[in-house]
Amino acid sequence: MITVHHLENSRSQRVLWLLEELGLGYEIQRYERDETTSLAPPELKAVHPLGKSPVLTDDGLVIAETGAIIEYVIDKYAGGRLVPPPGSPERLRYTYWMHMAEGTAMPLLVMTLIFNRVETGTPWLIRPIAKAISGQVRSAYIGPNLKGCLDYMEAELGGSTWFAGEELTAADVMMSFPVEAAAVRTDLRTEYPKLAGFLDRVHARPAYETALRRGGPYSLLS
Ligand SMILES: N[C@@H](CCC(=O)N[C@@H](CS)C(=O)NCC(=O)O)C(=O)O
Repeated sequence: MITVHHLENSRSQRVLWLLEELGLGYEIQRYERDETTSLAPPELKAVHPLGKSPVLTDDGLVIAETGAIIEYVIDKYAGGRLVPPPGSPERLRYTYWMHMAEGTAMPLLVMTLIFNRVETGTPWLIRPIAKAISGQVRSAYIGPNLKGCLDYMEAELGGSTWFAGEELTAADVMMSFPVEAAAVRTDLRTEYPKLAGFLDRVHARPAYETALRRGGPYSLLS
């Protein structure tokens, strides 16, 4: 039996969505974040040494990293669904977006979150200094890079319904989280209408709704 080690309000929601799209049976082991730090509880380290979510266990295997989990599920259980045929232009796009989600988009979005915390969580006496440093990092590095990344995603979705082409693929499952994370930081509807449309299509999928219901409350940290 597949078990998804699922942290509330997190990337692991994507794995539940993928499993629902494929109609697979699975169990959810749910974990709650620390109220102060938002970190995962120590019990997750008993499942995988890094203690991050998602982790998937299946057949005696322990698999961490969303992309690795998604590839494992697609290879073992999908029977060719949600993946373009090898050698097709869509397959290359699929591979690109599959890696781009956690390799490029998420680090920038996580940095935004961390620098928000630096500003709001620093003791008031040194907060002006923290804000000055954070403002500098944001304007010199995070802001322009994140804008470039979202602009590129928006432009690419101008040419097709889903990230790899006209069909939904597992690359869209990967990309759903950065787009959701961007939506809590940016007014997608006005600034990135194609990304907003992508999220609407994702949210309208019955499998996504079932995954949400099974995964429990889901609101992303900003
Ligand atoms: N690139 C990894 C990132 C894993 C990750 O950072 N997961 C977050 C959930 S959104 C987490 O476990 N955060 C809690 C913590 O760092 O303690 C993946 O995609 O699986």
